[in-house]
This record gives sequence, C-alpha cells and structure tokens, in this order.
Amino acid sequence: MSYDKAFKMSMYRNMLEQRVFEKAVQEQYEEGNIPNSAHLYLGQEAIAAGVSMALRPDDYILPSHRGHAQILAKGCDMNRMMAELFGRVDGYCKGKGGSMHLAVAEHGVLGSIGIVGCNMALAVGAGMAAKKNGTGQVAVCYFGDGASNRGTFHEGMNLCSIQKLPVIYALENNHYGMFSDYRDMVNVEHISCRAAGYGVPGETVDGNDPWACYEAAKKAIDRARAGEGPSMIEFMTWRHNGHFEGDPDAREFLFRDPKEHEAWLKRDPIVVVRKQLIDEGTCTEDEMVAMEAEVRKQVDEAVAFAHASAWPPVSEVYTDVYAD
Ligand SMILES: Cc1ncc(C[n+]2csc(CCOP(=O)(O)OP(=O)(O)O)c2C)c(N)n1
Ligand SMILES: [Mg+2]
Repeated sequence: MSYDKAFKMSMYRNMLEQRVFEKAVQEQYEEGNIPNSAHLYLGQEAIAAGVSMALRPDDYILPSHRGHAQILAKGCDMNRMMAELFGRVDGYCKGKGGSMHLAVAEHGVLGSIGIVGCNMALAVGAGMAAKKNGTGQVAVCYFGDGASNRGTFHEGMNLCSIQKLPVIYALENNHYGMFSDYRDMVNVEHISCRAAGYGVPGETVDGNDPWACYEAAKKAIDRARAGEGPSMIEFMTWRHNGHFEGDPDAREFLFRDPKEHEAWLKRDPIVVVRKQLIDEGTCTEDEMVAMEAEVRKQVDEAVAFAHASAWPPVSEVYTDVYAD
C-alpha cells in the first residue's frame, strides 16, 4: 500500500506521542508521583499506532494492563491521561481508575484491566452491542501472549465466531508473560494458528512495523464492519523495559537474553520509521526535529497539568465507584 505524507507523519507522531508520554510516566513513577503500578509500552508503539489509525473515533477498544499507550493512541487527551495516572481529580476517572482501570467512554475506551485476559470476554459484550445497535462500530481487544493461555481467550473467540461479532483480537506477542518466555509456554510457533480452531482468520505480522500493523488491522476491521465476524492478529514485538516499573529484569536480565534484547532494540519502531521517512524524502530532518519539540512540549504540559490538579476530596471516596 502507498500512503501520502500526512498519513505517514500522523503514524510517526502517534508512535512518538506514546513513546514520549511513557518515558515521562517512567520518570514520574520513579519520582513517586504515580501511586499505581506501571506497565510501560516502550517498544510496542507500532501496534497501537497501526491499529488506531485504522479505527473510527467511535470504535471500542478494550486495553490490557499495559494500556496507557493503547488509550493515548486512540485519541485521548494527554493532560487528562497523566492526571489520571497521578490519581488527581482532572483525570478521566477523577483519579479513581489509575493505570489499570482507566476508562474513557467518549473515546470508546471501555477500560484497561488488571485481571489478565478478562477483556477477551468483555469484548464479546462490546461486539454484541455494536451488532445489535447496527452502528458499524468494531471492538479491538488488546492482550498478550501470556493472556492467550487463559480460558477467556477460547470462550470469547468461540462466542464471537458463532455470532459473527465485529471483534478484533489483537495479540501483542512481546515474547514474555511476566517472566515466562512464550516459547516455553505454548507448543505452537504462531499463537495465531489457534484462531483456525474457532473458524476465525488468524495471522502473524511484524508488530514493530506500523505499516504492517495498519494493513492487518484495516483488513480485520473492514471484515468486521462488513458483518463477516471476528479476526485475530498476532503482532510480534518486544518490550524495551521490564514487565513492570521496578522489575529487576530490566537491568539484570534474569529472564531475557541480553543478545536477543539488543537485536530487538535495533528494530526500535520509532528509530526505524524516523530514518525511513527522512531517507525516502517524505520529510526533512528539520521537520522531524520540529515535531519532536512539539510532542516534548505537549508531554511537559501534561506533567505540569497533573501536578497542578487537586487530589479527589475524601468526601467523594464512594462517588462514581458503582453504577446505580
Ligand atoms: C488472571 C491474572 N493472572 C495473573 C496475573 C498477574 N499478571 C499480571 S501481568 C501478567 C503477565 C501477562 O503477560 P502477557 O499477557 O504476555 O502481557 P504482557 O505483560 O507481556 O503485555 C501476569 C501473569 C493477573 N494480573 N491476572
Ligand atoms: Mg507478553
């Protein structure tokens, strides 16, 4: 597929915003300003960018526990995202959702989730609602290689398949669960082959190549919108950091192979696409530098916004926690 300059620059910007935002989350976490656990998305940005660029604003996503960047990429506001991670009143959930219960109804973000794999069942409900209402919306469920071994994967995929629901199962295979290499945890080369067992198309693509991610997502989304049912895409990738902030494996390599890590770092999607766009003449170095400065400023403002936002009042501790 060939893309125009505006599309290519939007794709790069989407990835860059995720990267700079997550780096700021890392710094703020280390300074003690983020009172949650934080599972960063560094290195996986091409997936959320490629998928989001293929979605409509009113489509649904069901983020995973590694969800900040998936949510940001969908078009959410950086200031309100950062304030939410800080636990402040100006956050999307008034500070009560935090990193792993972050929902943004107006952007179709049905809530990140700390219980690994349960969003695969919730995606069935989102798909049923879209089908029943005839809105043409689709639901993208983000999950990991570890989560693919949960029962909800099989139950969800089967139900979506028999009911032809507009759901896209987006498996981010970053090679590891918390500390387990997926190659020790499944007995197939590509987890996407499991989709065939449910009569669902499944494919494995390079999750560090945003164009490949976009094309696979677009195909699955078009199919879902046309009423032809769910698809599964396995995006092969690698997280640059540990499983969570504070994970000693990030520096000491207790579980991962440092050589494999180095090889994947050379395939950093941000570095590769930046070079690609300049080398092919899509943009100049100066244009890139200007975009990078803009994104840096936007993220700095989000951090300042979060710091300036108040803590939720104690009197509201039970407000908005349960639906009436
Ligand atoms: C049901 C459940 N079991 C275990 C955990 C603990 N846990 C949190 S993240 C994680 C690993 C998830 O791995 P994967 O699905 O590959 O996602 P990744 O972290 O690699 O993005 C586990 C086991 C949990 N949160 N929920
Ligand atoms: Mg994983």
